[in-house]
Amino acid sequence: PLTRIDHIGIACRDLDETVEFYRATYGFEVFHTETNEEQGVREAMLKINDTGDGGASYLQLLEPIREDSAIAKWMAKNGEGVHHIAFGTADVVTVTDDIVGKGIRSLYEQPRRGSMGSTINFLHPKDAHGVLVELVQAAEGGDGGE
Ligand code: CMX
Ligand code: CO
Repeated sequence: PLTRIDHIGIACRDLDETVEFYRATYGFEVFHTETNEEQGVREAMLKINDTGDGGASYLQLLEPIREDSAIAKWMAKNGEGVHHIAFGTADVVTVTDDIVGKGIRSLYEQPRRGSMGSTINFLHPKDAHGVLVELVQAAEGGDGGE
């Protein structure tokens, strides 16, 4: 099952400036930063709260590092803003297979690497009422739930 909102993905032009906005405005601090070459992003995870499944909910601020990345392409059309929502699970393969079995397209055949060593897949927004949905299994021993 899906047991938490793992994160909300927010596209931004300047990660450092946006991180500072979230700190100064809301008091949210950076929990983790990394560059994901495959996804074409530099990102910061701001932890908001722990969740009842042993995981946590984050904001994921995303700055594109390549013009051909999904985030750059989306921002060219929409500007900065909320890009996707991620639901957390202890078993991303089973959850993805279940949802694909309901006739909704996933974007990847095999899960890929997400933030903090997690494994992720996505559901096509055109099959999900206009929302790009990410499915996340946290790394073993990571901050996510079992
Ligand atoms: N939310 C809702 N709808 C979206 C969307 C989004 N984030 N991105 C695209 N769409 C819609 C578009 O508006 C478009 O709709 P129309 O045909 O009605 O105009 C349609 O989907 C196709 O969009 P597109 O601009 O032609 O873009 P692509 O099909 O090339 O790519 C997608 C869309 C979802 C397949 C691509 O963005 C993707 O592969 N995303 C997954 C990877 C990703 O987002 N990585 C960054 C985050 C990494 C992380 O979270 O760790
Ligand atoms: Co994400």
